[in-house]
Amino acid sequence: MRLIPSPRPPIGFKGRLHDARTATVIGRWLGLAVVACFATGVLSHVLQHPPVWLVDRLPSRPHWGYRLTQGLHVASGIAAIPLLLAKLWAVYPRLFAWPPVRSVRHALERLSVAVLVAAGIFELFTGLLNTFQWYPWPFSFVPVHHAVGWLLVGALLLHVAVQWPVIRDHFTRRSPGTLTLPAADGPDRRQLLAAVAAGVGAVTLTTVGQSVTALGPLELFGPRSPDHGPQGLPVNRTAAAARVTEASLTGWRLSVDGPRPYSLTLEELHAMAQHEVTLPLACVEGWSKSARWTVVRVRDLLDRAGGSPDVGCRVVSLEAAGAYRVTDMGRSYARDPLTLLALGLNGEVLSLDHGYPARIIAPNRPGVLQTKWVGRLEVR
Ligand code: HEM
Ligand SMILES: Nc1nc2c(c(=O)[nH]1)N[C@H]1C(S)=C(S)[C@@H](COP(=O)(O)O)O[C@H]1N2
Ligand SMILES: [Mo]
Repeated sequence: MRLIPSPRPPIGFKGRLHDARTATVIGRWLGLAVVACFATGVLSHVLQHPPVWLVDRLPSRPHWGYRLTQGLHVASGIAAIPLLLAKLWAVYPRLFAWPPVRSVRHALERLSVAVLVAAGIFELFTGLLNTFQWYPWPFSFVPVHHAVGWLLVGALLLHVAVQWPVIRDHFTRRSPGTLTLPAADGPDRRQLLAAVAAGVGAVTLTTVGQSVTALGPLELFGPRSPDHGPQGLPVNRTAAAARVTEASLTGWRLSVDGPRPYSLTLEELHAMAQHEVTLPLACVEGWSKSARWTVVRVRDLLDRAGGSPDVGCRVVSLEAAGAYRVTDMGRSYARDPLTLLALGLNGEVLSLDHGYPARIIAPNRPGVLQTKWVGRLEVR
């Protein structure tokens, strides 16, 4: 059996672990995490800003879909942090390779790696800080995080293509066909990989409880611990922050616009058929929690205003300003029997912070679109 020599670390770095095998083994996990982040991130974007042809066809099921995908987005992003650190540690001696540039091709390759590293650090850093709603930068998070996500994935594809021969030789312990072993895995490499795995496990276990309720007790760093908050549910934007007051709600009526517009008082709404439904609230920032909602169906409200079975609706909040004051839902959401106007939460009347007198709860839908303090529904 022949050993494929790993490219040797440059002079001055004796550690055998700064080699192609370590870079590949950690790289494939990091790559997987980045691809998971990218796919779930793009999905989150599409659910919030669907192209016109998709508006009425967005899947409203499974009802836990967004909880899973956005939970995965933030969990794989957090897991990528120790992976990226380990990967950078494995390859950093190459920063000191001499001569720094051997050819135009080599220069371009190094440039693409610089983009890859910068974009990777940027995505993980902005994403993580966003989950704490901390924005210490002068640009708006969502579009920039989104654009750099494409840049990162492009640079990653290029990187994998350029490194393919090395990746192929080191991807498995045994290169198929040639029956050669890449640089053997000794106890030192196993220890390093075990330490990286422990790091990933630790950051995952102490944060994933924000979305996986069963792991809630282990949750240390999640910004919105699922068991904090009134009525057993966290609050992202309080009524005070949205300037919705008890006083501004006196004389509240729900108006429903359509071919046969009407409005209802809270008593009249309570007199309608009430259902008890358990559905999760899944915030874009990665926390989610299931709750028991007392509801009337949005579909029934729209039908009564003369809405036909193939229309969507617009939801308008009483909130005076704010990015989530108005939301639109396409046909698939408007017709889903689990798209609800909730009046109660976990057996109590909805509290002001959770959207009293009425809020939207719909299946497979980002938290930002679960409009609170609803004042009007419009058949579209
Ligand atoms: C590793 C690479 C990552 C990529 C490629 C990526 C990509 C994306 C994309 C494409 C979006 C959709 C933005 C839009 O709606 O237009 C997104 C959203 C988001 N990402 Fe990431 N992301 C990454 C890492 C992270 C990390 C590490 C975190 C947090 C720990 C994170 C947190 C978020 C959050 C909270 C949103 C939702 C923003 C909102 O809609 O308000 N991301 N991401
Ligand atoms: N009108 C209005 N509705 C809103 C928001 C808002 O800012 N304004 N925030 C949304 C966000 S980001 C989330 S995660 C959920 C939080 O609901 P909760 O406070 O009941 O947990 O409400 C959503 N509904
Ligand atoms: Mo949210």
